[in-house]
Amino acid sequence: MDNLVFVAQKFKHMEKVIDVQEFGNGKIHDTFLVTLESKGGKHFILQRINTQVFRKPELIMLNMRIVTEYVCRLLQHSHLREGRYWKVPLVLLTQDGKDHFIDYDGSFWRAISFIEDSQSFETIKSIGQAREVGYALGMFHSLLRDLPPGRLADTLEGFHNTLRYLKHYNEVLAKHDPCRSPEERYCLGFVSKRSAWAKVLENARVEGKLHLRIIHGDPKVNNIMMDISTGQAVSIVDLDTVKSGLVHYDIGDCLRSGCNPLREETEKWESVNFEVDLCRAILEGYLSMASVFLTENDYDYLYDAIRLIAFELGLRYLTDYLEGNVYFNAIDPEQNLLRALVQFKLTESIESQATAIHTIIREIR
Ligand code: GN1
Ligand code: MG
Repeated sequence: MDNLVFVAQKFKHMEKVIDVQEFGNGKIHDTFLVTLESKGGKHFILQRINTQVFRKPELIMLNMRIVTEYVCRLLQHSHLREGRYWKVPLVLLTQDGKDHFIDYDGSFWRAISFIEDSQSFETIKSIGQAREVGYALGMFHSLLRDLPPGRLADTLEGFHNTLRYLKHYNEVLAKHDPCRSPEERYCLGFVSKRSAWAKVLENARVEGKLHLRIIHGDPKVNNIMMDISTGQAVSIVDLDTVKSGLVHYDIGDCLRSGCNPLREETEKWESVNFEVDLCRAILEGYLSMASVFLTENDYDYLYDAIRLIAFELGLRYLTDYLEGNVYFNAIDPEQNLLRALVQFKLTESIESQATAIHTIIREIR
């Protein structure tokens, strides 16, 4: 705690730090909520960046600054908000004007403003909330649609490139002890049946059917902030993976997290279900902002995106489990296997409701 207060105090602010608490459920960085001594109890987010995952943390700071400064300028001059407000999490500087602080043991720390008077949820509670989740992602894409993707650095090479995850999985599998539990066998069979299809989005990109844009990279439900009093979406946080990519990665990620009421950490993996009513509402909310810039091809690949990102996350968890949990934080050695099972069940549920999902996409496009 003393070290946390010490680090928190390195960042520029007028008030004294009175409390630092662990915050959120991130699986990569260590995240803390800092409370300042002020009447309103102002806060900011303090994070120790996982530099095993993000090898060049200066680049994530650079990307964040480019994106947040661009959006702030845009929000001052545009009418995009249409009577609603939208907030951007800002990079807070250290006392000596830097966007990060390196402590005595080499840890990389950064501070981000907290979106006050808002909250995030682990699961969607209503159809109205699902629309807000979709709206938030649409707002994000729409704010960044004219910023050239080439302006941002690639902070995590191969992120959401399912083919690269498959290649790595096969390398890990080749080294793994062949003795398998029934759950492992189910997962391995699951992946092998889908590996030919897994290149669907990358192929479409290479063929020029889908184009790179600026994406969030991790727009899961608990990264979307809702105003405490109105319930309206007001921000998307966690901008580490903002970079060039396909909007399909984001749409798939938002839906795989938003349409699974049991949550990705459930132990009841066999009961996991993809809720199509929530899917419809999220997509409607998304399109209320995004329909102006989506192409016919974009719509054609929506179903694949929904199926693929759930599958891909399962594959990433499974690989990490086989590799000894080197990427995602895990409290026990089987946790990443369980997380993989949840995503694979979700993928199966998406597949078994393919007709209903295609109908939704046809009706809302
Ligand atoms: C990781 O750390 P967190 O929870 O924000 C991961 C995402 C996954 C997510 C699953 C950089 O995000 O891709 O979808 O876990 N982030 C990275 O909860 O790999
Ligand atoms: Mg994240």
